[in-house]
Amino acid sequence: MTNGSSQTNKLLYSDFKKVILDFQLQEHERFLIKFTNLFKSVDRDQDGIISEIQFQELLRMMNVLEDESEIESLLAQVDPDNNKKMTYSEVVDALSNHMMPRDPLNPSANNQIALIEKFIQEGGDVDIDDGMTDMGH
Ligand SMILES: [Ca+2]
Repeated sequence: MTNGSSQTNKLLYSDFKKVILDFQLQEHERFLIKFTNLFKSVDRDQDGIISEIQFQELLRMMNVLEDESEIESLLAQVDPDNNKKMTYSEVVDALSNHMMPRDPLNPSANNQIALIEKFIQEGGDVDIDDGMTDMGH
């Protein structure tokens, strides 16, 4: 009966870790899918790189920033070299690091949310897939 039991435990543990990692990756992708689809819609040649104009378009479509000066400041942040090109991961990074008030009518330092998260939770109605509307119910 003892034959091979320790090996089984090891396998289970590594499987478990793999399941957790896969799950986290899937959750991350699921979290980002709304944003990813929007990015794809402005990245018309689908090479994962957008121009300054397309970035501004992306931010306007996200519909979470209150004024144009915030778009300008984000642009400077994402494209510090001013080479007018930004990759998908640069954009995700910048929008994940840009904190903003969760509620614009009640801004307070301890009630901040990342721009990208705000968009995913409540931003502009991007018509993608109806299958994901069950969050928060
Ligand atoms: Ca492109």
